Amino acid sequence: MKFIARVFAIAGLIFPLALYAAGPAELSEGTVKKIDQPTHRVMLAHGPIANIGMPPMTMMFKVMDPAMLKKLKDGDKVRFRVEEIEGDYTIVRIEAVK
Ligand SMILES: [Cu+2]
Repeated sequence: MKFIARVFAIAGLIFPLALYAAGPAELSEGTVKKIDQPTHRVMLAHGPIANIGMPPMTMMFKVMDPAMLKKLKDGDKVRFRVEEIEGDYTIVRIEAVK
């Protein structure tokens, strides 16, 4: 009984750490081609996006929060995270790279 409790205690510690390590590291790279404020979309020329298994291409993405677009301009190199939300590839995080 004590052993089982210990196994759960250790798993409870390691699992969140593993999630944390996988999360922030998985950003993809791209370049802003066009910003469409009214539809809350941005066109990116992007490299491979490992977490959704997408090869490099140029395409439009929806952003989760329209305010994200205000910090970007055409030509910016960016790092971003895409998730599939209700069937749409949605940018949940994006930042310009200096
Ligand atoms: Cu794509």
